[in-house]
Amino acid sequence: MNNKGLPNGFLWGGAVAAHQLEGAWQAGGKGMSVADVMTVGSPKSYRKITEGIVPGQYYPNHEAIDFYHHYKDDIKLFAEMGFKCFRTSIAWTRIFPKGDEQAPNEEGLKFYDDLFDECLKYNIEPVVTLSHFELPYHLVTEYGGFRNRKLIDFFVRFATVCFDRYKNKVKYWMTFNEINNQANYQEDFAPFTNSGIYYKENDNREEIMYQAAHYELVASAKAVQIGHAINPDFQIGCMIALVPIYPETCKPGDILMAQKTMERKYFFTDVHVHGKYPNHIKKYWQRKGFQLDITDQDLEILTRGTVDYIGFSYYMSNAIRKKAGNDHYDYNEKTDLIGNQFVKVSDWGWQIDPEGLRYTLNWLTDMYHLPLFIVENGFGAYDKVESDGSVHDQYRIEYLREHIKQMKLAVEEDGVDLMGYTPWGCIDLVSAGTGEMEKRYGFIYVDKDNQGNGTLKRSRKDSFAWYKRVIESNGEDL
Ligand code: P53
Repeated sequence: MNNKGLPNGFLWGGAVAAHQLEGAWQAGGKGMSVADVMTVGSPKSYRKITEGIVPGQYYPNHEAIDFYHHYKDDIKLFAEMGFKCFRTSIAWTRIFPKGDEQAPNEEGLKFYDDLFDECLKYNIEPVVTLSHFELPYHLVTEYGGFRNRKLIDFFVRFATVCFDRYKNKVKYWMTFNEINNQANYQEDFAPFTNSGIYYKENDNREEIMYQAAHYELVASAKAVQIGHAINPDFQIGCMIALVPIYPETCKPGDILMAQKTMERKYFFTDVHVHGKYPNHIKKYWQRKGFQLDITDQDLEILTRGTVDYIGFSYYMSNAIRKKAGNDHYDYNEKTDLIGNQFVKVSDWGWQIDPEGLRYTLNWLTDMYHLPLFIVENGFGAYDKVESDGSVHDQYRIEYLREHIKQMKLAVEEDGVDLMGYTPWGCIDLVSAGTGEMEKRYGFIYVDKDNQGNGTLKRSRKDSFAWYKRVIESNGEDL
């Protein structure tokens, strides 16, 4: 084991998701997805979900940054930075426009053939998420999204078609993006984007969320098994939003509260990795009286479709305290998280915590002992374009530098097995949470604002040259 430097072949790159940059929402036979019915929010509020397309509303994902028509030039810029890999997703609705068809849409398949070929031309390895907040909207209206067991088969069909088609072009896969976001079932955003669920008035939100997550975990396990049969060299991972929850103090109640919260947010990973539900979650369901549709056959499938690695996003940490009267240490994401006075926050209220990344890498290693892949990390910020067109995004460089330092320490000092690092939104794109364009993450600036005005012109920010140097030096020149 080297004790200096990142391994050779470390996968430096950048990450995006189809719906946040492609646009062309009806091109090439594409169907409507959940992302197509979401409007713009603000730094303080999630975006609105409408029932179908409402005239007069602005839907930022419809055009996004029109990567669909600009991908050759954009990938050329990624290659200029020296990307070894590029993480994107396959828009489900380009392949199965409604989601329940028997046969895929050839024009959609062809688009990703061309896109992956373009990456491979520059020796950029595609890293592909199958489901990144892109469920066909038809599956929402006709089937109730992942409330419905039938969705397992629709997803598996989609995954199988992709594995088969791209088996010689794509080696690294992930099944469901941030599957655990829906632990925040109190808000409408995550259940809709993760699972295509609109809650109705008297729904038991929490029970429905666990049911949907179960169907997704089964769908994921089936896909992993099929993928490995199609190409034994595939590396198929899960994808978890990793926001570590710290105890507010060393009061034993706070410590236990943080632990219970971590269990509630991350049991999804246990199922992906170990192929079974941990006891704590089964006990919790019993206590709550949840009656979930989980068959013996499902449990069998889970054991046979465990993942090869853990992909995760890391942006921030959070803190929690035990409230008086919460005798079961139950967790409510909407009301229970508290600020951490020891870290700074972004303009969107995200708590910036580079050491938390090292903590997270170690925590995941201690829990799961699998290779890890940081498939998202980054700083959403307002950028200012100078009169000469330059963008001096020193704050972004600072954020990424501090996180990369901690990532290196985790590898060099702690021996964490890390496959790569793909900062989020390597080119400016539509925010998932708020729908804004002006929450920017990119090394590449895209001229477009929150109302959809702009030329879509691309330009290099200061962070572009910086990141190029980082990759060139394999993380030594920060
Ligand atoms: P935006 C919440 C918390 C952590 C990650 O997010 C999250 C979210 C959802 O908002 O999402 C991931 O765009 C997600 C990406 C998303 C990115 O983080 O809200 O995988 O699709 O764009 C950043 O700033």
